[in-house]
Amino acid sequence: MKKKWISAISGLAVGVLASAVFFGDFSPKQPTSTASAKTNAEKVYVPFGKKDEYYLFASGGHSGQLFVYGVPSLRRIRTVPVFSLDSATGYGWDEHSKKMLGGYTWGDLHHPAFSETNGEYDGKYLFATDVANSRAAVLDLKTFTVKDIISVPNTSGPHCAAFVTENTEYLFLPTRFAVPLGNKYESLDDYSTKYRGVMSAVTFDEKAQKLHIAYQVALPPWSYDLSDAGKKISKDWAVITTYNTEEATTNLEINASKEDRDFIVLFNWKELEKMVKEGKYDIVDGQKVIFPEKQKGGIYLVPVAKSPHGVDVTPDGKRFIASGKLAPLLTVFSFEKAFKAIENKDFAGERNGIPILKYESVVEREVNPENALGPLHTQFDDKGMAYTTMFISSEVVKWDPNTGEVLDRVPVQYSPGHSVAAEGDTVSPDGKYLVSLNKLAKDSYLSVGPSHPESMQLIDISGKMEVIQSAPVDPEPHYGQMIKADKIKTINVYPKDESNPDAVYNQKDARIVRKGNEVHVYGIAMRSKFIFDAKAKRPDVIEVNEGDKVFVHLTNIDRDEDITHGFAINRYNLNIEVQPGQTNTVEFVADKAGTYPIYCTNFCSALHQEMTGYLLVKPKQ
Ligand code: K7E
Ligand code: CUA
Repeated sequence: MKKKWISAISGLAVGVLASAVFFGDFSPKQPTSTASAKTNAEKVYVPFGKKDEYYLFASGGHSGQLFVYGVPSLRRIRTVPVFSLDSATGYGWDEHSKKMLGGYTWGDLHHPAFSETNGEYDGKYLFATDVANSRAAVLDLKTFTVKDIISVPNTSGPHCAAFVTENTEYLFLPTRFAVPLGNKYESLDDYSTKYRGVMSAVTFDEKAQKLHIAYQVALPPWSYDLSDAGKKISKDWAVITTYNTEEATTNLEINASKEDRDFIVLFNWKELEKMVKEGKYDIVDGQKVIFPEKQKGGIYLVPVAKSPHGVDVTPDGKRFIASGKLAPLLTVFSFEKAFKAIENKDFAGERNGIPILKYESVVEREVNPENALGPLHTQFDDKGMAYTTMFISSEVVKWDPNTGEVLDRVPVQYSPGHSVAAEGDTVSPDGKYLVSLNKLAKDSYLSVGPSHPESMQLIDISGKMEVIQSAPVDPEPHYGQMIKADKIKTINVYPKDESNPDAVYNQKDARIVRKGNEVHVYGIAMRSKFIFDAKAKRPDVIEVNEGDKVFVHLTNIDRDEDITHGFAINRYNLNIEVQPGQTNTVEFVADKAGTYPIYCTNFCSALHQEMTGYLLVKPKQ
């Protein structure tokens, strides 16, 4: 395999090389003896009544959703819709989520990130970005629901995010695709001068539950792939991998891999913050944009083996490790050396006004585990040891960042992208568990036709690495984060909010109010009926005129955990849910005259089937 790889590098076109990366060979399955299968089963068995030790939030890729799993059982507990419509929860139909989605019906979610306090996951919020429609979202982990989504101007595809700083000061959103600022038309012949790759610094206002773009940086027109925030000694810094520093505008498979080196962008967000305070920015499309060719300092380039994919900061914050993708090697860089090189202005020229640090001044070592091909991403354990996924050789390799020594390796099925370690992106990972997020399952599960699900595999890393559980995940899990279960404090029932004008907590207050051709229903959902108008002959009927704009504000007055009601109208293509104590609104135009049954979509009691009503739409004369 190694030989093949080397001959591929020396003898073949880069395009062939790139193809090899994505259609690589597969290692044989690891043999499992009956005895070890039994021990492994015991390790992952969570008996009824007991709970999993960790939550794993796995990205749902182009489903636009997040999948919540328990570890070690690898049981899927919930799907949380984030960037895509979800009729199971009415996400995208109720007013709040509809407004947040802004007309988009799907998203491509790659890298979820927990909020942090002092470099530890605090269990309060989860952030995620949408590569497809350039958005960022925040979820409240008290309810596992999305609180805010923002669209990010000047950028296209914030793949490189989200990674948060030690105290959630920022999440950084560097973009995968370079585009002209202000979303203008520009000829691709002017790519190098008119296009930009933009990094957005986003803040979260916890009180208002809103995301804001603090500032943006107009980086060169390269593709920004992955990033990581610094920790401890590097806490004011962040790192980003790049590819296509060749600035190719077509056939990237070949043209973006011509040069031997791309760069890691190293930036100091405290300095950028200072620039913004001093007014050193331009306004573009309503955003404060820093142009590095005009505002010097704070941003540096570190040369790295071509087309790196992941870059990961060690838990002690002393090093950042780049994974080769097209070069079968890992490069360990030192923050301390980088800081010294910056201080001494130890530069080897510049690109687009950004100084390039000398590779030799920043690199600590190159690590090239024997026969390990296609390194993509690295995670860490409680002893600071590194675990790198090898896409082509389908394995996870454990190695020591202090020495480069390879310590252990385990085959996975197949082609892992990321892996996720327990509390893996914090300053103190737990060790014990690592989940390999595999891009291909091939024959791992019962066949479902030509296309298969992807696969997650739980690896016990407390001793010699061993795969102890597998579970399908569909579609592709790009990344995940794993948090100690007791850090997440969910609520059982939404608290009463008497200040909400749409809420109705008393059955006798349920009413229908008409304002011109707008009809507002202030209704109640409870076991096992709807009350839309308490005074009406039939309280569970909504009668309107064809063409009326109807708002149904529905409060679930059941205050028992897990008693969720749904609200759907036949043939009106809408469904929302109201969780215990929650008030939710759905708006629609009664544009179809006729008689339409209303029913509760979420099983709620023995009389759930009776929880119905009618929408009567009187035809226009
Ligand atoms: Cu699949 Cu992080 Cu989008 Cu690597 S990414 S593999
Ligand atoms: Cu309410 Cu089913």
